[in-house]
Amino acid sequence: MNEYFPEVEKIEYKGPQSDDPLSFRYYDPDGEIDGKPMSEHLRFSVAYWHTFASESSDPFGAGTRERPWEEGDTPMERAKNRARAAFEFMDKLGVEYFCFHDRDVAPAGDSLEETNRNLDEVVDLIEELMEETGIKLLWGTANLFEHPRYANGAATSPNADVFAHAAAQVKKAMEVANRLGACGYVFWGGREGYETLLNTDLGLEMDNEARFLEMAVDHAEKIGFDGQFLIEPKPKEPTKHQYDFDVEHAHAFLQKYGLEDFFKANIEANHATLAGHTFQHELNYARQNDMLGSVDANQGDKLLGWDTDQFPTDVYSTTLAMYEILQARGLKPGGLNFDAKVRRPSFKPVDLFYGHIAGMDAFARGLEVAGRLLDDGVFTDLLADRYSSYNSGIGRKIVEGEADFSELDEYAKDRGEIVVESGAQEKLESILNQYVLET
Ligand code: XUL
Ligand code: CO
Repeated sequence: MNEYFPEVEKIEYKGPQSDDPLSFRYYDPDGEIDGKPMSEHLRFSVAYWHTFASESSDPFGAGTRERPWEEGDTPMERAKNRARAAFEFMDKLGVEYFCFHDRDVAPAGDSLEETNRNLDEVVDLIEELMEETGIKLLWGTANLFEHPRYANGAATSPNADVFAHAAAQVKKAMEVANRLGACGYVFWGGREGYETLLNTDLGLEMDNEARFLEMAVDHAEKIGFDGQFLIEPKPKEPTKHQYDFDVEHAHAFLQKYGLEDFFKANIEANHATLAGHTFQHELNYARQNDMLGSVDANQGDKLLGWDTDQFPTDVYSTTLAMYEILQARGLKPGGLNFDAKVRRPSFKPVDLFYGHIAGMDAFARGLEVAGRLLDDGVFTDLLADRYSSYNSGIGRKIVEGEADFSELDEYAKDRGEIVVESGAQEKLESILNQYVLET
């Protein structure tokens, strides 16, 4: 496996002082945090679509990427070379997981049967490469957004034939995920939403989305797929309004249809910011509601309003993310999937390594800092203290459901002046900086 990235050797941990850009400065796979190696905490995964299938085109210009693996006389030959390049890359990077959409790995044919045959043929090769390298599938998914038939949605299309085609596609993608032993299966509803309510029956569309997910749950049982089902919320882009807006919306949706036991969230940092939240907010909500399934690791750009899918390099944000993940006792069977793409001018194959190394180091450093914050009880002790009035007296009665308005009215009348504490946010932000800078 030394065909497509001959100038790159296996990426090693060389420590914070390393001046080798093709080495890890903070990610030491075997380095222990909280009694567990970093690799087990972080469970890094490479996204097949951005790293191998994308050519870095944008609405204003052609693709810029040098992709020696996209050579070959037929789309199938190119797909197989892409798979070989992917496994060489992941093996050299030392990442244990990957994720893909059905259409990332194999081209569509003229019929559903031919499309499925193409997929099976490339999956045969992927299975061999997985065995050879020990790299595992974090999750699989189906691309229900690119083909023109999905212009009005897939499971939420007004056209029942489109619903049926999407179901056939997901059925096959689930069977492939099952065959490859995937830890999970993702539903991202890029076209599940609307452009205008003038032509949209929102109620029927959302009911149909639930019906679609119910069928997926039934099919998983039928084929014995026991991976985790994941919903990946995103408020907009490509559709103006997407139904799985954020984790809280997705949670309410699942509860409404009685599906909450079967799905968790795949939380993407840049989707959180598009929804007007921080990454930490989405992780925290999911953690507190047993919805944390997996993470699409990336970051947006504060000056741009869209899903820029950049490699995560903001250590402040990765620290707060790992702070939530550690408190949730890890992501397993999920992981940290780099749903991230190098910028269009970063077109050399080696740039793919630089992007992933930057993201892996940022998360490794975030993990170290978060581990220390938790060991030292910096914010956890403070939180316990801040809410301590609910541990006894009237507060305890409130949380135990034993108080009513009349009793609280009596209580409040006798209390006199209430002493309110400062939130001291700036002091806390300063302590956080101290940990980020000095761990
Ligand atoms: C799009 C996105 C998808 C999903 C998988 O914004 O995040 O790539 O992760 O379909
Ligand atoms: Co994603």
